[in-house]
Amino acid sequence: MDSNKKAYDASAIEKKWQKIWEKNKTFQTKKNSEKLNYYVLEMFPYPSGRIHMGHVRVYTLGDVLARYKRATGHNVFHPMGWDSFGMPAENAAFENNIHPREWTEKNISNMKEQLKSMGISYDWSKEVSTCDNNYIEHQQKLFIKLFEAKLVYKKEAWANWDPKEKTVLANEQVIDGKGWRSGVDVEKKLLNQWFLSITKFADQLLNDLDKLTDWPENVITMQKNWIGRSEGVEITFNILKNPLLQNANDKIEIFSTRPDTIFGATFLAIAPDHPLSKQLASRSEKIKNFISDWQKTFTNEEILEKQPKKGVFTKLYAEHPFKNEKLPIYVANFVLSTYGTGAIFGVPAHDQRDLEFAKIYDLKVIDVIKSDNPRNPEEAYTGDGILFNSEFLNGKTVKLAKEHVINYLQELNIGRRRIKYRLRDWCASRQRYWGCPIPIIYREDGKVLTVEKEDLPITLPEDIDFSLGGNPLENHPTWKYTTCKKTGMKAIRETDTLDTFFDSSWYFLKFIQPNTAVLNQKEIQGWCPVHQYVGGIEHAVLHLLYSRFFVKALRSINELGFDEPFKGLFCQGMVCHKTFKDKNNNWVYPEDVKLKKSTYVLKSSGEPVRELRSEKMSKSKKNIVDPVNIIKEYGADTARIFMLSDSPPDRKLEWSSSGIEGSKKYIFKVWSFFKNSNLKFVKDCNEEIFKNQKAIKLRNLTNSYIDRITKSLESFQYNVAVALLREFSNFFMKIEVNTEENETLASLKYAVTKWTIMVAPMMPHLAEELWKEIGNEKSMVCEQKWPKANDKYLVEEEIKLVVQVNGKKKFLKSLPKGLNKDETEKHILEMQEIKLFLRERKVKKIIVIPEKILNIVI
Ligand code: ANZ
Repeated sequence: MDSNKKAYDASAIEKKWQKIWEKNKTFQTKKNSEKLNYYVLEMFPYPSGRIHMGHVRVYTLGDVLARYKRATGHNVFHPMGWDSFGMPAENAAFENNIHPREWTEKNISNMKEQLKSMGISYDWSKEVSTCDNNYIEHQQKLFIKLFEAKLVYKKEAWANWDPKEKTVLANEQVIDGKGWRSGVDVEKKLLNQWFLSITKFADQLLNDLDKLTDWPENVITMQKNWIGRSEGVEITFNILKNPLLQNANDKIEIFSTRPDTIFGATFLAIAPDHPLSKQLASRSEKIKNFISDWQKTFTNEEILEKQPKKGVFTKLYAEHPFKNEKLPIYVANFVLSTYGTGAIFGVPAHDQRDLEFAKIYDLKVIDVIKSDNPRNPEEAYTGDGILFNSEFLNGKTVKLAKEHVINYLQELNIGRRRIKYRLRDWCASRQRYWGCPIPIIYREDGKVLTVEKEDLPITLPEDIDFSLGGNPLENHPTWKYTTCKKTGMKAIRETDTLDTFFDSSWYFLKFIQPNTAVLNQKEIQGWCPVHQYVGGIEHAVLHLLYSRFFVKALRSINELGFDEPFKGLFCQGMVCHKTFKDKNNNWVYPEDVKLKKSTYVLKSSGEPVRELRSEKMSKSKKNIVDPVNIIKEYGADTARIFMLSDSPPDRKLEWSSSGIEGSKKYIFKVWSFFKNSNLKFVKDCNEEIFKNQKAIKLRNLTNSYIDRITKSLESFQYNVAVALLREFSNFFMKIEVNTEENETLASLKYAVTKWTIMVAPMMPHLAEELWKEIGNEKSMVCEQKWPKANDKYLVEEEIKLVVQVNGKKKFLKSLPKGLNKDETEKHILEMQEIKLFLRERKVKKIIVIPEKILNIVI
């Protein structure tokens, strides 16, 4: 046969099929009442302008699922859109003098082209973009609904303030306490901002995690920790009389989760912005200065943990509730006003922060819990043990002592059991231009009103000046001035815009009605909750928690009929690559490096470069490979199959040029097999009637592969599915048939047909082309049903072979029955997992006992 027929021209073939799918509206959502609905969603991207390998991985995973579900007879909804508000657009406007909208739209159109070139089966007729007016209108309506339900409110909150740029900064824009652009020290500033009442749902958000049985365990744990439920007690301490306390409250409420340690308390501490601190500041210069210094330094909770503990003595003392002792009260930087009551009792022996503080201010340390070994004086003991030094609690365990003391405090009426959450209400205000305007006006008589429905959407002004600094909406000459329609009174618009997390908290609902600004429960029903959501672990907390909150909030006001947004969640692993540095210690792009006699050198100068360890692809380390170039050079199918085959989808994936080359070779091999097979001239026939042993064996094996490939796809083991598909094809590509053997030919066609259908979710373009090659007219995507393994044929045509490495069992592999020594070795060495294992190892010898053991000596 002629094996020199033209090689597979990926680019031409992929473009051809993408055009056909688009023309035939192949992936538009259809609702067929006889089929089950299935909503596959991948996290939508920020339109930075170029897709990266992380996108390629997550969108390929989602696409395999969407195509598989279509083939198994589901109505599939698979939309895509753009998280298009946010800071980079505003930065581009500032730096390149281009309007954020123009920048964003250009990026969207580039990225859409790139996504299309990957052959992902999106229903582009449902595309949404969060900066579009219809999205804004819909979102403003939702904001008003939440406002009316008292689930959004305004309050004062600290913000990071850049005094030079006169603007608020996000935490990530503060670098070592300085503004990222200005380089000046960032201050704290109290601003009146909009909050969402997520804490009202804290218990539901926590308890309903139990329902999310198709979520990864680590995400559930992260959500639990973020919500942070603590059972404890609020205790009232009396403050001893002091002239400083004129008019001030003489009691102080603290929150503790360790009331068992109360006999070890040696001081009280309050937050710098506790009301008592503020009162005392008006009479004490020292406290005033402490608070103003605290205000000047930027902190978040992470920094706070590591920062040196600092405080100032208030000259006040509190009475210990159970013993005759007075406890000094401090204002301290490590006490947060936003947690518990903003005040604590300090137990240096059993809390590390308290111990560090006590050392600096020379406070007593009283041990009250016995540990097995004497306590290291530098370390607080936080474990379990038996109480001592604690009067009526002596001899009790921590647990019993807690119960006992809480009951006693309640009896005395100075303590109350409390459950506190670490979760805070969500501040959704941003003092920025490129975001969704908040539909609120402030009337001149002081009333705060929502914008009338017929005036929505409130859109952003286009003529905007970024050179002035500060909030562009605030600075705009006319935009914020308006009048109240009902009364004719003057009013001012809210100039804060919404955090982009607000936009992404409900976009999965918007896809269902991309062009109408209402949530129609009937339309949403049947699609939601999203059956399978796929995205990055970096969103394990905020985005996923906010979306869960949104659904619960909308349900509480009867806008939705379900209580969790995403039934299944899958988090893909990182895409990694080796890193390289030149002789000056600068990072070097992989594409500028080549291998010369087993060392890496610069392509340009031939100078050697150092090969360093593999890390997550990132611009800063230059270890990125541009998917656009890869698709151009190798084709989308090659990129897709490599992405899927290298490692389990939830693990990290090692990008390598040899890996992608390997996938390309495989595709060429399959292509030339199909081209040379002439299977288009073989008639399909009923597999029931096979009589010839060869045909029966191939039929049975085909059914075994159908069974195993289906199971791997159902359990998200896409790498296993790819490995099986390769194994299956390697098997049938080796079969030698005589053109006279009609039945064997028919069984080969049978196997090849099933294989082609099953490979389609992974390599859709190639599969279409091969489908034609074996004599079919129409596009297979919409026509072909997923094959079902026939139990009858799942007879043992296989054996399990133990693969040893240096005599130790390492793998267990299925092989067809009846292979001799050479065949066994050949099959095993062609297996993906084995290849990967042997990639960097040297094989000395291979010993085979057919159908039993293969031992690789390395
Ligand atoms: C006394 C004590 C003794 C505490 C001890 C701990 C260990 P979790 O479990 O994370 O909820 N705390 C209370 N409010 C605080 C605030 N606003 N800022 C900083 N710390 C605060 O933490 C609860 C514990 O953190 C509480 O229990 C309190 O210190 C401290 F051996 O009370 B504990």
